[in-house]
Amino acid sequence: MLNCGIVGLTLSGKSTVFNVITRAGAEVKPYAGGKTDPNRAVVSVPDARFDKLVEIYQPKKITPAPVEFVDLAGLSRDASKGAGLGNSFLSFVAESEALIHVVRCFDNPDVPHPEDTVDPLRDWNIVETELILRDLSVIENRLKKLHDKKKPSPEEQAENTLLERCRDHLFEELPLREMTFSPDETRVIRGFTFLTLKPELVVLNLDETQADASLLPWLAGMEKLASNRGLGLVRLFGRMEMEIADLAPDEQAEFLSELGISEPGRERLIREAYSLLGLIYFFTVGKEEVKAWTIREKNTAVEAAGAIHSDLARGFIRAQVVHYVDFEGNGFSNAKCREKGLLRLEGKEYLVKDGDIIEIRFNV
Ligand SMILES: Nc1nc2c(ncn2[C@@H]2O[C@H](COP(=O)(O)OP(=O)(O)OP(=O)(O)O)[C@@H](O)[C@H]2O)c(=O)[nH]1
Ligand SMILES: [Mg+2]
Repeated sequence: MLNCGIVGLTLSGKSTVFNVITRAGAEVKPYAGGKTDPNRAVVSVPDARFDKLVEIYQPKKITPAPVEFVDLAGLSRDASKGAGLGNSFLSFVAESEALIHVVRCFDNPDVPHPEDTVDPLRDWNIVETELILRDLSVIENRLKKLHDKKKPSPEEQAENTLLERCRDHLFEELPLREMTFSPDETRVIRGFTFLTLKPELVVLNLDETQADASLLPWLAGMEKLASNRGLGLVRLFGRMEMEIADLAPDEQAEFLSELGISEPGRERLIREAYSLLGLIYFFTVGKEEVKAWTIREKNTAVEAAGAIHSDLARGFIRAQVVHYVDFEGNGFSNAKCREKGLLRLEGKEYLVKDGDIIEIRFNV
């Protein structure tokens, strides 16, 4: 299952954001500490196309794409040196495939700030530095082992060169995700679960009094950082959206618009997290089940078949494919799509597109 870890400094609103996303009702409190095992919850990725297909087919079973969110304990300065929850926290981060980095923007005298003042850019940097230092220590441990080898194999020599390159990059205080790797190097790198290699979405956790962007002097700096670094950036009114989560969607929207907030952040956040992971989905449809299947960008038809069942990949003959947009544009009629050549048979190497509706023809 896909997994997004929610990271950030202590008392930045991580559990609040987790509750907004998952509606799981995790404990939110104005003091830090205590719990180390994370809160977890699985949510469905919202998708209007999927909802429409369900409406058309009225299936017995509905299976949207799932993604798991994990609310981690707060990070503090020097965590990589063992401060706060330190390394046990960082090992939980290693499990996640993507990071949602919550940055505190709200000012609240009842909730102590671990760094005393509100300064989103500084806070983002503290967490980033801890992630970099943790990756560095993993690399240095491995390099030490490699250096101790009397007769390193050619693979080990290549690994050594690669890790030294990574180390030098981290020394510049830059995350590993900004490096480029050959396919061979990628295979080696994958074995390490580096934290700064994970895609990251920054969530600016705002107070309801901060709806007017012109009153946020640090916002331009955060936006520049996100675009320079290729990070996602979402503004979220964490506490407010958590409090209204039980209202109907239109009531929520009305409530927020009265505060000058144009769009609830929840759905956008889930979608952004999903696309951040480089994931797409295809649909299978029918009276029995309508299902969204998660695969990676540039996966082929036979890989898509394998996501459904290994038998389908093994006995793959052809994939019958129509894209959702064409299906919708032709009144959800397979016959019409076939007539126009939009419903067609594709071979093993066909690159599946986000929103393809697929039926695998196979023989085992
Ligand atoms: N005013 C205001 N308070 C907020 C906002 N978001 C969170 N808080 C408050 O900040 C406190 C901490 O929120 P949590 O969501 O528990 O923070 P956390 O990052 O999970 O905290 P730890 O897990 O202890 O690190 C709670 O008292 C929240 O009500 C916000 O947008 N505005
Ligand atoms: Mg928390």
